[in-house]
Amino acid sequence: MKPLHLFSRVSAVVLLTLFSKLSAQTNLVTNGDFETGGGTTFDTTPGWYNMGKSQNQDSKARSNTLAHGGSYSATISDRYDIETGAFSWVAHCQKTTYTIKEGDSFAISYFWRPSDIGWQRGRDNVQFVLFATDNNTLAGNAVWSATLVSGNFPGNDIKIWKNVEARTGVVSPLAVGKTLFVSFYGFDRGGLSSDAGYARVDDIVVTVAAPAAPKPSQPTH
Ligand SMILES: [Ca+2]
Ligand SMILES: [Ca+2]
Repeated sequence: MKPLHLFSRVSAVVLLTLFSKLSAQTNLVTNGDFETGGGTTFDTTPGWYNMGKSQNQDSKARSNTLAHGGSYSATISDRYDIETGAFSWVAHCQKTTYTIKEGDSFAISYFWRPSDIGWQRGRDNVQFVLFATDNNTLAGNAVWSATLVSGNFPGNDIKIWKNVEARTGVVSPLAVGKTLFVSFYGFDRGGLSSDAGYARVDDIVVTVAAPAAPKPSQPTH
């Protein structure tokens, strides 16, 4: 009996280790590749809601003219109102099913590229905002948020999809037990200009980041 007992304990440890590795890599975003949907509006694109100023769910959420993977990608413009700090007229938002735990930080990876020359490569960026609210609805007050900026589009060829990888800091204790929201939109660092530009975002992956490795203790002198 004893060897069998030992074996099952070892297996349990191995399985647990495998499980926690898999869990850490689970994509918390659904339809982050924008391939699921019956149309191109927010209403017909599962998982995504327009939390932009217009709140218009008939606005375009995705398009099949460009894609990093598959046939569709999200379409965004640079319509961020820097004066009011409000989200732009269209801002993709997803209420995930993930409940934030103490000590969580999140890793994000996505691909993007401008889709026309109106996207000013010196000032138009993609911003992702991960957040939580006090009552787990968009109408609630934000208790934690992290803004992750793409930076300017690098290089001269807007046809080349670029990968952005970033991670948030550790969540505020106020966010523990709350639902994770993920949103993104175009952001013109020069303000709300008349020169509307467009870009595409595809293959969004948001995961719970592995805890940072503890810093080696400093030798004392
Ligand atoms: Ca896609
Ligand atoms: Ca612009």
